[in-house]
Amino acid sequence: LAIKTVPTKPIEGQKTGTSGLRKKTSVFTSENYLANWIQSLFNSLGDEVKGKTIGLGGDGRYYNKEAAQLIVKIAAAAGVKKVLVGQNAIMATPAMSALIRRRKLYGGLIMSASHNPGGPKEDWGIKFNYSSGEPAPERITDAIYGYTQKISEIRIADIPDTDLNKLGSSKYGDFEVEVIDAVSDYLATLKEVFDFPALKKFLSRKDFSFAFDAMHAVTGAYAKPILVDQLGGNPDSIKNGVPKEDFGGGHPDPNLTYAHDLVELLWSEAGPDFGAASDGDGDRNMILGNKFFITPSDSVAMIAANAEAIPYFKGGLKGVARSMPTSGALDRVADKLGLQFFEVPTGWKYFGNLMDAGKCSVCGEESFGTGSDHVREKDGLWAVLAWLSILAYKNREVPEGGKLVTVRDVAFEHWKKFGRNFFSRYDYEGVESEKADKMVEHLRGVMAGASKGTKLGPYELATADEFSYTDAVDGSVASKQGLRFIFVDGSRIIFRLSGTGSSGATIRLYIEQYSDNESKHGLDAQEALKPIINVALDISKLTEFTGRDKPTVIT
Ligand code: VG1
Ligand code: CO
Repeated sequence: LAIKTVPTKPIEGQKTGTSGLRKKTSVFTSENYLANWIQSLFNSLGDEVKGKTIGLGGDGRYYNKEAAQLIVKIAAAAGVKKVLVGQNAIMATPAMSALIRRRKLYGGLIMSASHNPGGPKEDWGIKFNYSSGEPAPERITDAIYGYTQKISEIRIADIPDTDLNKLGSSKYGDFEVEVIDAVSDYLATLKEVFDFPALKKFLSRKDFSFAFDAMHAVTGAYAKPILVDQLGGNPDSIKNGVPKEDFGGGHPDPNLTYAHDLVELLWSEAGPDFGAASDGDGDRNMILGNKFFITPSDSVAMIAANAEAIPYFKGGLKGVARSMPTSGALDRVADKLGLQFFEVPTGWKYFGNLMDAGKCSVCGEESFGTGSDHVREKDGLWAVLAWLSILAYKNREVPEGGKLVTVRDVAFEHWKKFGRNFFSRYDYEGVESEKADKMVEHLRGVMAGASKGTKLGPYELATADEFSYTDAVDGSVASKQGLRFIFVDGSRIIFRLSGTGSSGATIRLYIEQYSDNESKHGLDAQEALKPIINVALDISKLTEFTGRDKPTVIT
């Protein structure tokens, strides 16, 4: 292979956040920006990646196709033997994780800024997943960052662009690039997890209807092949099912704010019985029933509690895990069912080690992320099929036209048994970093001055600390993972700064309150949480520090 060497200089700020490197698209398209990071990735992988096969794909956003061409050429120059690229440079995040695992790849690159909008004026992003399909461990992302600070040249193989539209392989010397179907490996994995015939039978019921909103993002490429072609769902059930480079101008984030059309449909007269949506790269999910919202913290708890509905969990769950800010609903399930339980920092990478060690089957985050150890990423369509499996299972003996067990029934039945953890998250986006940092400093002060028994509003403090996690498998420590105030009644107030934004700071405030009083289980979460939200705003002086009197998004 002929290799072209391009001189370059370090570019500041190429540090990986919670989930890869995310910046404005115009930053990535500026001279050598992407090439510097990709070269630094291969520098940090060194000899290990030589002669290996890697995967490449993304969420379909603007600039992915050009980026893919460049990545293939730098990979070839770095001694990679083969690159498997998803057709049209498409590959959902969980599908990449499945691909790496099924084909025993060395790793894979995902071009995505997830739920952030796409287009020339919006965001772009890239992440690397390692050999068990998990987001790159810190050891690798730290090394990449190190190389970005001292890089001096980029090595690019002199090979033609790949026709990303056409399936098949091209060889250049010892190097090969193959365009593959983006769905089949992932579908094969899902078939090992779920009872496809049972799901198909359920979806054919005339008294059950659903809607899936792909939000013009990557699951558009998966929804029809899986939900319609395989499971016999009605093609009209798929909304916004064609991936677009700008996600139709929307914000591909499956929550009550951004998936508004789906919400309206589910709340309409004679709306469907079940609704779901997924994000830009297909790892997030939102689950809705008719006029009913399942909060993600509840979703993971309810899936765990109903694991018998999913054949993959036949032998029982090995354990369960949640991220720190996620509500304690899962804790209660683990406690009642006698399951191993883990609390990890925000971001999926911490679940991987637990799964590799056989300690965790089901896990989730409050940020619309739910998944299991079938892959090493959160998985939007998996969550959808998990909920459909629960409904299929609970209704297996209900004759057509009989009274169907609904999403709402599943929730109330769960709360009756385990109690309800009311939960909400307030996001304050685009805050000046300096102001956000000052508020965090202030909160550290509040913590230092508080102790067990301190009254904050009507709430009595049990502990207040800055979350730090020691990996249960390799002993590595992640510190400063969020400030938390835990009260004696189990209520919690948590503050964190986002690690996925492309500019400025996003303050996340997580609030939780538990109730085992069945008569209160039907309350609206915002109503139930009002008193504790006021305490949170009070102790943080959020408005004073940031000038914001209301959040950008409430989930
Ligand atoms: C956010 C969420 C976190 C999630 C991460 C990646 O991170 O809070 O739970 O794992 O996004 O999700 P942060 O640091 O902004 O709070 V995705 O769908 O963007 O891969
Ligand atoms: Co995502």
